[in-house]
Amino acid sequence: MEELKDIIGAVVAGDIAETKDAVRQALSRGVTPTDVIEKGMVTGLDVVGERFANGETFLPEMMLSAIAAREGIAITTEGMEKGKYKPRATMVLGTVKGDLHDIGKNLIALVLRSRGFEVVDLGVDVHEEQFISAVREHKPEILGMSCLMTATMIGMKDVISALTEVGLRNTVKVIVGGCPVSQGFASQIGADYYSRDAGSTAALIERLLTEIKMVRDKRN
Ligand code: B1M
Repeated sequence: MEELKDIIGAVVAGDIAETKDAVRQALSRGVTPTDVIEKGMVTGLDVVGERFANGETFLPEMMLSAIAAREGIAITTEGMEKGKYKPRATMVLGTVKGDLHDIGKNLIALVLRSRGFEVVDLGVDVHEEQFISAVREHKPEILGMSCLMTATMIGMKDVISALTEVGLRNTVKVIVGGCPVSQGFASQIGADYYSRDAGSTAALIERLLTEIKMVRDKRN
C-alpha cells in the first residue's frame, strides 16, 4: 500500500514533518489507525533498528526516527473517542530507588511510545511503594525497571519482593535493564526478562504481545 510505504520512508529518514504528513494522508484515505501504527511506523522503526544493529546508522538518527514515529502516533490517536483506541500494551517504567540516571530509561520510553505502547513513566528514584501503586492504578501488562549503578541494583529485587508480598507479581511481566544488569542478575532476582537496550526491549515486547493479548482477554 502506497500510503504505508510513505510512512515507512519518512520514519526511516527521521523526517518528522514528512511522517506527520504521510500519516494524515493515510488516515484520510481510510487506512486504519492500527495499520498506520503497526504496518507503517513500527515497520519503519524495525528497518532503523536493524540498520542500527548493523552499524549502518547511529543513535541520533534512531532517536529522530523514534520521535517522528511518536509524533505520527500522536496524530493517529488524537481525535479518537476516549477508550476507542487501546494501546498495544502498557508498561509502568521507572529508574529504581537511589538512582537518578534517566537517559536510557527515557530512550526506552520514547521507542516504546513510538510503537504504540503506553508508557507510564514514574521517573527516577522510584521506590517499591510507588511501583506498587502504579501497578494497582494502571494495571499494566509490563513493569520495566532501569538501573545504572551497582549500588542501586538491589532496588529491583526489592520491587519484585514487594510485588509478591502484595499478590501482584503474577499480574505483570517484569523486564529489567541498565548497564550493570545482566541476564544472570535478572534470573537471580526473579525478573521475567533482561533486556539490553531500547531496540531489544521493543522486540521483546512485540514477541510478548500474543501472551499479553491472552491476559487482557482473560481480564475482560
Ligand atoms: Co553517572 N554513573 N553517576 N551520571 N553516569 C555511570 C552510570 C557510571 C558507570 C560512570 C562510571 O563510573 N564509569 C557510574 C556507575 C558505576 C557503577 O555503579 N558501576 C556512575 C556514577 C558512579 C554516578 C554518580 C554516583 C557520580 C557521583 O556523583 N559521584 C552519580 C549518581 C547519581 C545518582 O544516580 N544517585 C552520577 C550522576 C550522573 C549524572 C547526573 C552526571 C549523569 C546522569 C544524567 C541523567 O541521566 N539525567 C550521569 C551519566 C550521564 C553517566 C554515564 C556517563 C552515562 C549514562 C547514560 O546516560 N548512558 C554513565 C557511564 C556510562 O554508562 N558510560 C554513568 C546513555 C544511555 C542511553 O545508556 O543508560 O546505559 P544507558 O541505557 C541503555 C541500556 O543500559 C538499556 O537501554 C538503554 C538504551 O540503549 N537500558 C534498559 C537502560 N534501562 C533499561 C531498562 C530496560 C531495558 C534496557 O527495561 C526496562
